[in-house]
Amino acid sequence: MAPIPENQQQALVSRLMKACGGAYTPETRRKYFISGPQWAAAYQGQALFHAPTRPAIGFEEIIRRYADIGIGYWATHDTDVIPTEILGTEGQWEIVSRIRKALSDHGVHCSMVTTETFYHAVWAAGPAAESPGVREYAKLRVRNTVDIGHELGASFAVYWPGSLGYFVQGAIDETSSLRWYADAINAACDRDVDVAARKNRPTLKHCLEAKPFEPQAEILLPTTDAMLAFISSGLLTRPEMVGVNPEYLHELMWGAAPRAALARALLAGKLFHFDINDGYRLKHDVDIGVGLVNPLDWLNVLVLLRSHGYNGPFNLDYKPPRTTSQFGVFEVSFPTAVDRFITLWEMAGEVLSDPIVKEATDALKVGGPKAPTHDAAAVTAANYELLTLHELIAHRLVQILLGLHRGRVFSIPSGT
Ligand code: XLS
Ligand code: MG
Ligand code: MG
Repeated sequence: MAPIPENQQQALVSRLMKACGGAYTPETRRKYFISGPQWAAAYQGQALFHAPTRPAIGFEEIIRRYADIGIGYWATHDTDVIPTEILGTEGQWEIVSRIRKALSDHGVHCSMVTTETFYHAVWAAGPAAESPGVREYAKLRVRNTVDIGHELGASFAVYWPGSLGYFVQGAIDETSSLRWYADAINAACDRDVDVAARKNRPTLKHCLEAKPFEPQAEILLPTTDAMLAFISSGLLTRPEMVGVNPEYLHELMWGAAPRAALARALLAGKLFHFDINDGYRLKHDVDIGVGLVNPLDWLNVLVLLRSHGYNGPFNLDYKPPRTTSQFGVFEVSFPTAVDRFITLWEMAGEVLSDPIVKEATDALKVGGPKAPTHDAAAVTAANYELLTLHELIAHRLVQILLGLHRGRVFSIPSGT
């Protein structure tokens, strides 16, 4: 192959994207509760060891491009769109009204707003620092996000505490920090009740998001389970308004089974919102597009959510890789992430109605003949052969994932 001239590279990418096939229409994509975060599309590829690889891009263009793709919902941090210096002042409302216009021009809804409590130097000691001044500022910021959320028509507020933790142990008292963090969440919920009543809107669903490490060395609320414990700790004044926003990769990062973590949140009635992406166990927060690393696990996650009627947002909290150009972000990264999600979601529906999975699952649940309860050997024998169905079900799931259940086979030439 001859070198590809620079001015022909985009055309090559587009041609190969088309050749991949299987893309859903924007109208189909809009039927799903999929949200595109401002920060995901605006991510320039920078990190501690990485210079940016893409130019800056603002919310007007991102909302327009999401709309073209068929991503019907948009989410943002306060500081993704409003400079820190004018947050909480009159000056922010001019930007908020430009956002409203961009959303309505393109038929996109704001689903979620979130407060950045990790980037600015004010959060160096965390959002629940010892200094009362920092903590008052944190309250101002989360209350202000509630105001902005109502103004933009959002239904969810997410809190990833970010720097709630420490680098060196012993300086902070964890119990105080957690109490102070609860004060901020309480301030947001109180404000929400007032604003919702004034605007005649429902209150927001407040969702806590955990991450086991980054950006602190030690994190005080590292897992979704820790968040659930925090919600029921008695520190929150309105725990019924607060649930969780698990992020798939954040659970994988500490070695959890994301599906089991989601199941625990479902049982607690607290699975409000879900950040979808992919990555590797026990590694840092690589935020890869959904389904690119663990498609089988993703299929299983969606089977669980479908069978339990989860109807909250699926938020594309991933980062287009540094190797993807600005053109590629909207031409390849977002449409393919959305389409992989839709495919896996529909495939999960196929799993739930698959006659083999169903009969095997039902058989396991009904079990073998009744045996004397006190007799372990008899109870074992009564169910012994049925247990092979565990592996059979797993095989069937792989068949469905790979399309083998629809007759896809490989003919292996004899003699090789
Ligand atoms: C960072 C988090 C962040 C939250 C929102 O790791 O995933 O993007 O989802 O602040
Ligand atoms: Mg997230
Ligand atoms: Mg992440």
